[in-house]
Amino acid sequence: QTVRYLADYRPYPFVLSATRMTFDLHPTATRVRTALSMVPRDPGAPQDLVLDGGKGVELLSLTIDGQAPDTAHVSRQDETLTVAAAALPPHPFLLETAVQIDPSANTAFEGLYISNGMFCTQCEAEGFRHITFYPDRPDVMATFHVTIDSDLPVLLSNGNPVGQSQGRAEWHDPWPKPSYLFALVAGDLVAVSDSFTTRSGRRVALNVWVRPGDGDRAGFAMESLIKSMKWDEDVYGREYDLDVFNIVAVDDFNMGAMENKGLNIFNSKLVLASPETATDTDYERIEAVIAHEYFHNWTGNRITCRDWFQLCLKEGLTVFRDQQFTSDMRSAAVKRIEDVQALRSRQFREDGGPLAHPPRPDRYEEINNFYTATVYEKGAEVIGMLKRLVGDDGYRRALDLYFDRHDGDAATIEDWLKVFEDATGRDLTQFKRWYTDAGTPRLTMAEDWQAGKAGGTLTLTFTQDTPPTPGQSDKPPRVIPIAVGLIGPNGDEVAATRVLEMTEARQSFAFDGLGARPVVSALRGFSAPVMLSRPLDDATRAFLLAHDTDPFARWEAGRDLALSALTAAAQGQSADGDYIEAVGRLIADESADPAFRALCLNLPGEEEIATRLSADGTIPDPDAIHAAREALARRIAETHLDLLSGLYDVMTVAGPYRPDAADAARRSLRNAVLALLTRIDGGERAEILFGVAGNMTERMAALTALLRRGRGQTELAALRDEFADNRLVMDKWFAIQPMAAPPAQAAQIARTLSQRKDFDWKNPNRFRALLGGLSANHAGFHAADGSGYDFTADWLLRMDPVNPQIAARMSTAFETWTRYDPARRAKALGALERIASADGLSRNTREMVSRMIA
Ligand code: B3K
Ligand code: ZN
Repeated sequence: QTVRYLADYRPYPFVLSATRMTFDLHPTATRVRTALSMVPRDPGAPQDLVLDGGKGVELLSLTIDGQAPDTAHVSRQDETLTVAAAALPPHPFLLETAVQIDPSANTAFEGLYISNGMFCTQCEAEGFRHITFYPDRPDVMATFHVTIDSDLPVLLSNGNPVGQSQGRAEWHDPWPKPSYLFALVAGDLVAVSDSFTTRSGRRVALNVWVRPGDGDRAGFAMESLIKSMKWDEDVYGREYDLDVFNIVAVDDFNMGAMENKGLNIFNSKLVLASPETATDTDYERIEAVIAHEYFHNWTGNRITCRDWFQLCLKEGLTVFRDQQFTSDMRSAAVKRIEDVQALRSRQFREDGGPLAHPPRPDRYEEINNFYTATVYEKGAEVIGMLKRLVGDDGYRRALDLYFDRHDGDAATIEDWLKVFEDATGRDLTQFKRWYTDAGTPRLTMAEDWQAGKAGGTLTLTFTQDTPPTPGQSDKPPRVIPIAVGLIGPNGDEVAATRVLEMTEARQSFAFDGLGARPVVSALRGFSAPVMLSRPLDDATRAFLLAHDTDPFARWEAGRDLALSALTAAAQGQSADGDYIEAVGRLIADESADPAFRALCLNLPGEEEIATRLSADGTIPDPDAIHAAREALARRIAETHLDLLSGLYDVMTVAGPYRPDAADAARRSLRNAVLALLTRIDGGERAEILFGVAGNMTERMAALTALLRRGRGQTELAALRDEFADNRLVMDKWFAIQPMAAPPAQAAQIARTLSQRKDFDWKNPNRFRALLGGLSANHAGFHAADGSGYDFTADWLLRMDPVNPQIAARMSTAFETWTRYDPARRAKALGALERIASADGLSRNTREMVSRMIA
């Protein structure tokens, strides 16, 4: 059976109390001995013992309480090993296995593998079964005692070190954990070290391990870790629980990072940073991901998931926590806007197409395909709504109860909602639909104004409706918290934010005693992940952009203005006067945060415009969208040339580079201005900036601006000469070229780059750089001749047998294919069918492609 269902959950018939492992590391023949202390759950009803184990795991021996069972009682299936009930005693027993594996042959980077001469592991979700035979499921939790035999200088595993001698290290993890949190690292590494004293006075040794030579780029990661540890104590009352906390940076890694207990393993791009090699965005991301993985120690590790259907229990909550952390460390307003932008561009896109699924799916074929924007980012939005509904105090009480009640558990979404019900007395039956139903609700708002002697009454009527998604045609109404404020005609706020709780398909709310008809500021702070449409003229949008006191709603008003100009232009009409004027006022507004001004100045991306058009029932034309956006940018630059030039000079950041929010904000505004000015200055400013900039943020901004104008070849060559040996910078070099290329050339540029010797495609970062770079170029990926689709399909087919997880992940470039015109659809479908018909396609890619074609 290939599909797994939530409804089929059964507890494992044995309790595993302790796991002991010994690793004899060898690049091609690593031996692993595993001893499992098993207790039958029901000794009266003997059950077969089924262990997971991948094809690459060779069984050398198996004993039960020291005795080899009759061979007839041990059988090997494709991905499991079964010991028949008849061979098992009705009391606790010790099951011991010895296996051999080949880390050097592991190109999928799941299980134990080698990256740059260093042994490392990735076990979530189901990688541990490529290391040994084991009940590889999150509800089976055990303490781990791990011995590593190797001549490599640094040998690490989870928990606390309990013995180090020449060629051997022993680690003990006292906190019972599922196998997906296991980790092992062995290599020639150096550490940046520090320590943290917890609020109860326990001293924790902290290390960030990197390859020799990278030590000078690991300091920011360490600072971020210390801030995270303090923040989780201050805000959630959560203390760290081991004597050491290790972070290791590796170059070959399928995703961003992994929260293994006491031994987080990171993609090196999320650890290593220096002003010369990393951008402001990289720094912000490093800080956030270090925090995210650290926060998992409580939300994920101490309380884990019962099964993988519950993935958003740990991921949604941990994303929500890292978002709160970043808001506290930087600007809350800017962070919220950035998060909404990311949600719309990734999650709304997913939710509106063939890959839509609920935050808690109820079926899957390959769980690695469900580490999605819906599980993570929408999972976080759902928690934000809960918090809004129960209030800050209610949220804190519910979380305290969650940690209290479920510490040490493998929990479910039902457990999570129950703590909110018990702590606040609320019934969350209807709210639960946010977890079980897919799709983005569409909300409409209509206004009715009645003037009266005792003051006027404004009635807001909302309707909600969620389009069907695969497997779910009927969508009953959800609870939607709609935060609303009212602004008077003179620009003053006349009603502070109030959260309306919508529960019906159509519902009205009245505000009375109003002096004059106010302007409604709706969905403040983006209080629910919905698409709101309301009839609003551009003048009112411009009014809100000037006066709204809620920063998100203010930005949103500007966004709507830009989108209305762009979608009109993409359909051959023109209506951008209000937007261009409003932009002028914003540029001149020195009182506004530069980061906020930058966010308003960055035009909506082409992908976002396409999503908006398609949600409104129009087939998006990628070339027309590209042309409309270019034309609008140019008109802004022409209209406000003097203001923009002045601002470009004023926003220069003096002094040595600092990655903090204040300096990053000024750079982001200056770079947004540069992007506009480059459209009329022939690239002069960008060329100068590239030459003088001492930091990667400005160099990348300058280079992007130049490439978009078809220039920048000298700068590209200079960057390559300077950084040929720096993998992370070269990843940027590969990504930026297809991304910023004129659309008609993008696929060809990507193809030429893919033929270079230094296109080390088996490295996930390098592969993602090139294919992701192309798919980030909307009109380039969707080129009418199908060149973007063909290039992508060629490489997905090549990657699939080597690293199925990466191939499947990158196949999402196609997830919106159904919304385009018939000619493009035919070409995209052709590419997808070519993938689908390949021999031996992985379960990962097969599931993705068949969902997209269905
Ligand atoms: N939990 C890991 C992701 C694992 C992905 C497996 N395909 C990182 C994180 O979300 O923190
Ligand atoms: Zn996570």
